[in-house]
Amino acid sequence: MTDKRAPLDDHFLAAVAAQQPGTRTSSGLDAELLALFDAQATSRHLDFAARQLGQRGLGYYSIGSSGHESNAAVAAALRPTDPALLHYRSGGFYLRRAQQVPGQHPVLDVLLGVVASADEPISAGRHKVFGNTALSIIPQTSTIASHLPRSVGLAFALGRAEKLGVDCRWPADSVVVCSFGDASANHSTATGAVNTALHCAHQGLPMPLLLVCEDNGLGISVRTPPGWIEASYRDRNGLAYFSADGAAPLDCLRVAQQAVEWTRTHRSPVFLHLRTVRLMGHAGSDVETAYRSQREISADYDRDPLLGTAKTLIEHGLLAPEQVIDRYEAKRSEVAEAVEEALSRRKLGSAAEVMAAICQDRPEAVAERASTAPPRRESPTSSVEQGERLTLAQAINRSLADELERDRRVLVFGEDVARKGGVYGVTRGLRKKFGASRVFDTLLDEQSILGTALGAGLAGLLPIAEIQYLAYLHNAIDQLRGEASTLSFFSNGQYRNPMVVRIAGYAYQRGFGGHFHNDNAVAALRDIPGLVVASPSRPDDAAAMLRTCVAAADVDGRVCVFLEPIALYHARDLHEPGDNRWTAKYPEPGTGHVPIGRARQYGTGTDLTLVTFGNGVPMSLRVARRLRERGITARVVDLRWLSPLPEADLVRAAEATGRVLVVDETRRSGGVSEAVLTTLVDHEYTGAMARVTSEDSFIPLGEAAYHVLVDEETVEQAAWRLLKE
Ligand SMILES: Cc1ncc(C[n+]2csc(CCOP(=O)(O)OP(=O)(O)O)c2C)c(N)n1
Ligand SMILES: [Mg+2]
Repeated sequence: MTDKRAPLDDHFLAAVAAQQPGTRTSSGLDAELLALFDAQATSRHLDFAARQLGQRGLGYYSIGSSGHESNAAVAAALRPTDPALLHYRSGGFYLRRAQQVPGQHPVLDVLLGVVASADEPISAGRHKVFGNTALSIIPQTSTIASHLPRSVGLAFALGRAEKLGVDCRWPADSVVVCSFGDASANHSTATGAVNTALHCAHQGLPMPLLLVCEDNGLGISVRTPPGWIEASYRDRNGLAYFSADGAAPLDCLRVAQQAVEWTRTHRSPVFLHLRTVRLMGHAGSDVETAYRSQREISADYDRDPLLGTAKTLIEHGLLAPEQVIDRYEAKRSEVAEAVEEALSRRKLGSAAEVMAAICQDRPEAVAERASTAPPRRESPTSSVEQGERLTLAQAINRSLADELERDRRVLVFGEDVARKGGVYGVTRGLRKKFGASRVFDTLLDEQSILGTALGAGLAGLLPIAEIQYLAYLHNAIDQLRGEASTLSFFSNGQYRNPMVVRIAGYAYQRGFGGHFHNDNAVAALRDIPGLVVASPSRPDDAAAMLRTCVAAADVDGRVCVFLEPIALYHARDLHEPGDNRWTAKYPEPGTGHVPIGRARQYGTGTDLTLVTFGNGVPMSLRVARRLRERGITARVVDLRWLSPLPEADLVRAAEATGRVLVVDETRRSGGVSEAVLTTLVDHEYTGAMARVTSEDSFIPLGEAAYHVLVDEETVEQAAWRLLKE
């Protein structure tokens, strides 16, 4: 390569050349030191190559591992089957682990990532990530610390899968390793996850988790106060603390070994404080001199872990200085050759190719799973008799019981779901029948609830998590958006985290008011690619749709949100008190299913189509009845799925009447009606259309809520306006 050498490169060569050859003494870890050096030197040359590729406009990622290559010692202490969720400076780890598994091409892997080639083995060019199924490395996003909840969830799930006799892709005595930076350690996602790990361990639950904090003292330009990581983690009850100097390879290897052994034997969390330096700035584009003196930057060169390993090899007479340089240069050539290879490989060629990995979608297989009857129940789980008409809450309860009965991989968990049986009684009786290993209360942290689902899904379980109210999803939504929904995308479908997240939501609750229990904001869910958003309104649909979601999670690894309208949980009547028309017989498993993206239509009215969902369905049915009394026939379409929308059913129902009124209880901006109307336009529907929605407001307490929520009177008036057009 003709490019100018980086100062770090020159420094290493000069410093090695200046060493005195040592006399042969065993380090006790001779072979390991050589393996370590090879991994570290290769990682270093990959960093140089990534920057050179960037300068040539051919590489797209230059955050490197230089200064952090001591994490190779962590890989050396682990087994290649220990699942790893890694910091973005994990070149050393990746290279060292790849040495443990035959047939790997780690140099090419990394470079294919840098040049965003479709041949890259984990994300197929969608991002530069460290990931590899053969190496049990699960790719991570760039959102710092967002992988900690999943890591805790996975460490928990390994033990739970074993206890339940569920097959897991990792051995039961595995250790989960999760690495992150010192600045990331301050993120609430990280502190919450560490707290959850300790909360589990405190109760005696197995938590084989190795947390590795790679402390280089900086978060881009912001300094971590000296001693902060140690002060924060050294004396945490239940957390074994180990610390190693990244520049001292023998220290690193021994300490990493002890840390791994501790967590593997005790099945309890360990914090490994790996003291590192950050060489060559935060990324290729970072002008480090803007916030650090040249002296300070150069001083870090002396703490270079690669140089540390080189010096140790020389000191112990394992290699002479020239041999170290030869070995280093051999890695440079190996990388240079692989650069040419990587550049010759193909790129992603179309939107379809990019998007193919967002999710699997095999409706026939889902239908088969969802419409197969589980083994017969001995007796219904709840107090309701077979054939009795159920409320929405009872139907969901029965459906959950059936899923738990059908498949031992199913777990139901969340705040208050177990002993109490849910705030609204939806999970009542499930813990008693299926046991505390499968139906359990979590601690009060939505990120950790979703992290548990993420880890459980990865480990082969089938999690059904509950978020108590829609408002409280929003403080943890990155776990759905950034973590759950992207895993298939960034692993080209090789890893998946099937899950169903039940969320009680929407407004219209008489007597239990205020924004937080009546939240009607769904926009943040609808725009997540691949996420299924189910919104049942009636009991029989809810039972069948839940079954579909579990099937889609199982068969296609889908991430499904199941939005339950709280105000309808215990509703019995539709038109008159005592008419019992909002109850329904439970659709027994095996009696058909509701496909994702299929609407339900009520009636075949020809004058008007009311398009709605959730609470809007009974409201619209009541309005339709009043219209009928005045000679107008309307059909009501319950969308049932807010994502993907039932486009074909919607367009058909719209064209049948030529007049569409969307009744949308969510907000005017970002609400569902925007998508419904746009869908009609996209499909060249030319009839009349209008919408009524709730206001762009938070929901106030008491009766004032009804000033901002769409109501039946508004629906009826809008219907008449449309009919007069
Ligand atoms: C949640 C989040 N906020 C901000 C960023 C932008 N960002 C990327 S790396 C970084 C600093 C991380 O520092 P540290 O955790 O110490 O890791 P280091 O880069 O030093 O290894 C920041 C702020 C991000 N990726 N994610
Ligand atoms: Mg840092």
